[in-house]
Amino acid sequence: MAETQSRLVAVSNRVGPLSDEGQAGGLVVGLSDALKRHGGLWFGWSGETSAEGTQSREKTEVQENVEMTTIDLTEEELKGFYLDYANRSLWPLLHYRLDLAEFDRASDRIYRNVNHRFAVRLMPHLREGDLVWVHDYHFFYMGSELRQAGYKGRLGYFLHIPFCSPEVFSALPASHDIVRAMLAYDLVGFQTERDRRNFVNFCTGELGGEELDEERLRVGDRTVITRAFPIGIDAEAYARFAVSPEAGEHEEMLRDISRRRGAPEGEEGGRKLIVGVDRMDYSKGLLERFYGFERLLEDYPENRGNAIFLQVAPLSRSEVDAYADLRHQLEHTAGHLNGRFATLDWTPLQMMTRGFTRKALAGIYRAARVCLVTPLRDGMNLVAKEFVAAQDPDDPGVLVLSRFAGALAELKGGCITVNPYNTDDVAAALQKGLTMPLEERKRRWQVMREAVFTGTAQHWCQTFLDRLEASHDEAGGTGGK
Ligand code: GDG
Repeated sequence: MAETQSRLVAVSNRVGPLSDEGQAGGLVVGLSDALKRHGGLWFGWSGETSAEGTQSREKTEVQENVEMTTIDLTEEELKGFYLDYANRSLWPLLHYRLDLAEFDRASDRIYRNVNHRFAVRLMPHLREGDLVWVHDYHFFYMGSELRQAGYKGRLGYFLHIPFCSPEVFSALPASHDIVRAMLAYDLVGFQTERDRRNFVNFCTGELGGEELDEERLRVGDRTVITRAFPIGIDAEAYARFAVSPEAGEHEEMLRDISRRRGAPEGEEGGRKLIVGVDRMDYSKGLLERFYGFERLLEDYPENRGNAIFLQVAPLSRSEVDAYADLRHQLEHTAGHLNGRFATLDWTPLQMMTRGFTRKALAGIYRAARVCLVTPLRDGMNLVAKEFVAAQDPDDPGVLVLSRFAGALAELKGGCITVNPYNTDDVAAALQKGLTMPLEERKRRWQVMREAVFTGTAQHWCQTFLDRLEASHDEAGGTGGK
């Protein structure tokens, strides 16, 4: 792979920490790695509010050859930009939840203004030859704002969440403005080909654009490159976590709780463990998953007393009503299910809203016979990849994966694919996973392992940056003029 020399400037809502043996997710791992290699600047929100907000003094932290610079938001900016526009309008819309999406012009205005302010604040830091890489749905307008402020260098964008179909996207009052603004980037990256296709279809159908070839798209006088770059994990590091002492303790603890009273150690004495790990978010299909597990106990009664479902669901965005409502529904459903099926020595479903360290999580994955990943929509889903990386090659678990997760494109050769809306399908997949013979488990896992260890976070980052490096002249249009 070509080693690029340009300095990298990354922009994302949250900045850092630079990963140290991977306490962090895919974005942070991939970016940290690339930032350290290129040297660079990581720019974004401090996570704090102040009276000055986006006019506040910069906070800068330098580690090795990477500078992390952040600015604050005011309370009003936090609400309009982050809570309302990003999380109440864009997130549900792009995850096909028009029923939950709320649109209002006040938050639209604040969102645009925050993008403008971030661009203005970033401008003095930019140097000739930089590669600027903007991340995610918080900063759709950042590229066009940078261009308006006079930036002429290479400019890339990556969307971590799905790009929904044009029929759904066009419900957003600002849909045309947002997509036109995205055309200011030289390279626009998506998680999957499906997302890329939706974007291209919006451009051709709504904006009169034209596909020039399989990557280049022209709309008016702008030519932009679009491509799928599926994000991955630091697979080697993850596999190491899974055999760390901390992981081992957690794995052992789970084997203990799943041992039947008085039963000997080993497979015969154990109950089988199903695991789910997700931020508590309506896009993750948690409620549907609980119904699927309930159906398993109804239709395959041999699992009563013999299967335990552990759902790790750290709370997320609790200030947004839809998230508080979801928590309520999940607690209600879990309570109902346990009340219906539990016995004196068996609680079928355990949901936890606390978080774990990444090493502990790796141990939990390793103890599981089945990992249930059933989002109703997901850009990629890194949990699926982490589960695969954490498995014991001699006794790997089974991945049950939603057809609506971006990760399916890479893992479909080894997982059991389900439609998360179909309760019977989820129950049948669970039953298949719980009873799958060792040889088949190994065979399927090998296929997935190959994909996870090839499409790593590092690979994602490098392929994006290589393409961005080469893109500017081909893209043409605003850049350079
Ligand atoms: C967005 C997109 C895309 C979860 N619980 C704990 C914990 N986690 C970690 C997981 C995983 C990460 O959080 C979740 O990543 P996902 O990819 O599954 O989902 P989102 O948060 O929705 O991420 C998604 C991603 O961006 C990257 O582009 O894949 O589609 O929605 O790493 O392990 N980590 C720790 N304790 C927990 O309890 N330490």
